[in-house]
Amino acid sequence: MSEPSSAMNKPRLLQHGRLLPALEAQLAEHFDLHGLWREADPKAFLARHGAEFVGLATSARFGADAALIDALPALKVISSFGVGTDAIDVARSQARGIQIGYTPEVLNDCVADTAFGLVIDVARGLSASDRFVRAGQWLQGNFPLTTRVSGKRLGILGLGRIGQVVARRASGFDMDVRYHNRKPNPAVPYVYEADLQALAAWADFLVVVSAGGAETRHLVSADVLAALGPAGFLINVARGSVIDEEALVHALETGAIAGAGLDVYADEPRIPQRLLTFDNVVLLPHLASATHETRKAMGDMVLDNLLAFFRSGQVTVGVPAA
Ligand code: 8YV
Repeated sequence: MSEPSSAMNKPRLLQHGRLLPALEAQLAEHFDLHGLWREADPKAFLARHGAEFVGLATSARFGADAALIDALPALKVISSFGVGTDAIDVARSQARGIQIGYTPEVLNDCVADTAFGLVIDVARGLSASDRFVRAGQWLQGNFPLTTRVSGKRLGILGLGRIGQVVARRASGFDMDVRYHNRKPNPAVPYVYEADLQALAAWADFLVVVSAGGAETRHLVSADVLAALGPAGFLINVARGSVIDEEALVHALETGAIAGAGLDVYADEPRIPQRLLTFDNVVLLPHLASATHETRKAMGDMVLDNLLAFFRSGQVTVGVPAA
């Protein structure tokens, strides 16, 4: 293994997409870093230089698809900024023995906080009433009544690490929590609902916290939205791909659901024009983990995973085998 701190022979690391400035500076200190994002023609660059790189620093957003992995024949380690691995071809990497470091756990609190912020915002109309005050409409009369949150029913799609923190937040609001996963989790005190449509029919709020990727694509279908019903709210802090976005827009247009709080979209940062028109929808720019504290912790893990790999041959926190 090469020694990352020796100035003479730093491992060559490719960076896909921008990262935090402080993290980029640290990576440049420890590695012979090259930003693929600097290249006008990344394909041509990779054809010439791809074989030089042993490491790849990326993020949940930019990932590492099959084409990129194939263009890096000497690649030994990927370190990704984020918990989501849906943009990384994990199977292809692992088949080549490439280790993948990522950053779970440290973002659970902030993502759960954002989910809960969206629950309260859509139900109580916080963003909408802020627009109302700024537009001077209060002078003409009161903001319409909204929907209570405390004591309601919260359905969670994906009771994993983040989902369990959302459930704990919900207990502080005296909410009844049920969840849907592929399999029940015997370690949690919440009721398991084997059928997502039944969970949606039961819930006042359906919060999506599942992983992205092919297995969960469009799980929240037109039928699930219909089951959530005209008094139900949908929250998504997971991946846009989990929801059939076209069906969601249609459900909002027809009043099939009461409203939605969204942090993620099918084709970020592009958002369907029609979504922008609804006052009962809160739209966030994929910011759930974006606090100084959490992003610092994620950045530290990205660096630590790389340093550990080049020191010992093992990342500290690796994506489990696919
Ligand atoms: C970040 C995320 O937006 O961790 C994830 O999977 O989606 C978010 O925390 C992402 O890591 C930034 O690329």
